[in-house]
Amino acid sequence: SPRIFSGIQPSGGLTLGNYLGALKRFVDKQNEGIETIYCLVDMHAITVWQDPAALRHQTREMAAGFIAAGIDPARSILFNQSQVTAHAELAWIFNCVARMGWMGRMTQWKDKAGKNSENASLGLFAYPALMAADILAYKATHVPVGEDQKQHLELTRDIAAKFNNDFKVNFFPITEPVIEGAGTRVMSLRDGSKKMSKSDPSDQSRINLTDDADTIAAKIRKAKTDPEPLPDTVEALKDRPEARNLVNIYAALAGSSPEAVVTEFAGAQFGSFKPKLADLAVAVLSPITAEMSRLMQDPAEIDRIIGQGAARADAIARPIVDQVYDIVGMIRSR
Ligand code: AQP
Repeated sequence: SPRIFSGIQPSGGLTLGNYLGALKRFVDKQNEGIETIYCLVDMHAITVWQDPAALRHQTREMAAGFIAAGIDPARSILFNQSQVTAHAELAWIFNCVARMGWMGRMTQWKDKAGKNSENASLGLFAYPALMAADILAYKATHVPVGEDQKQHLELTRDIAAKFNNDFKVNFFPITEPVIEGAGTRVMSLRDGSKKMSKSDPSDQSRINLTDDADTIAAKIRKAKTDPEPLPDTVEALKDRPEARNLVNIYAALAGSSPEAVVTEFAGAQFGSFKPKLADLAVAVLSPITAEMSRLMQDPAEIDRIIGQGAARADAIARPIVDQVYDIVGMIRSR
């Protein structure tokens, strides 16, 4: 039966990109009654420097964001990665299965390490092996992610296949990426060629789940656009990345399609479209923001919830990782 796993790094606050590309779809999958495991990947977050107090805060705030958005900790398993040691253990095995060349070709590595790769952490380079471990420690069959994670998921499939082949076993499933809907690639509000990211130095480039209504409206009003009105076809947005992004965001928030949005707003100027988009964004996000801040009043309760999630996650992953040690030839005598 299908088992879904996905994660988000607590390397900052949740953005509209994380919400539309990942979190909203995590909730849909849970509500379809599929087994769902969602992880706050704090070990991935430290592949770039994180202030310890900020990391703790962001992890709790992200857990609150998941619950506020509709993740029910009784139905989904919600936990932070470092509390389940299977992730680190399996990642080591995969570091020995994966090849340096595979890692070196990852665009996220090239983007994040940039020209100064000598000075990037070893963890940043090995990031996709830890991600493969996250997924395969549960033998997850489906992974809902945004478009940007497609390459890493292909690497997870390669690692699973090489492990199965090296050890002549049919142990790990070949995981399917689940990349669907209008919100799979939300772009920066300042630059239609860059994805909206929680670590972008410009706060104006993104909408945060903690932004209040006025801030959201101001960011959308100032979002980069071109002087043309909205066209009546999606094809006509091809060379207008900023305009296309706002249409996609509207469609994803409304649960409709970019085609339906251009049909509704054909010929409208951005001066009239943007306030409608802002109203929609506020209507969708403000109940989540309010619930997040209510949950953050009781951090001990959040810690309790993710601790329970970690115990449930461990119960699934532990026997799988123990079998891996056995397959690899490691003695387990106690
Ligand atoms: N702009 C985006 N549009 C659609 N989906 C997105 N995701 C991230 N940005 C967008 C999806 O959110 C999930 C969690 O991503 P992550 O936190 O593991 O790392 P990331 O993809 O590197 O996201 P950020 O926000 O850009 O974080 P930083 O700045 O720390 O690197 C994934 O499913 C991702 O696809």
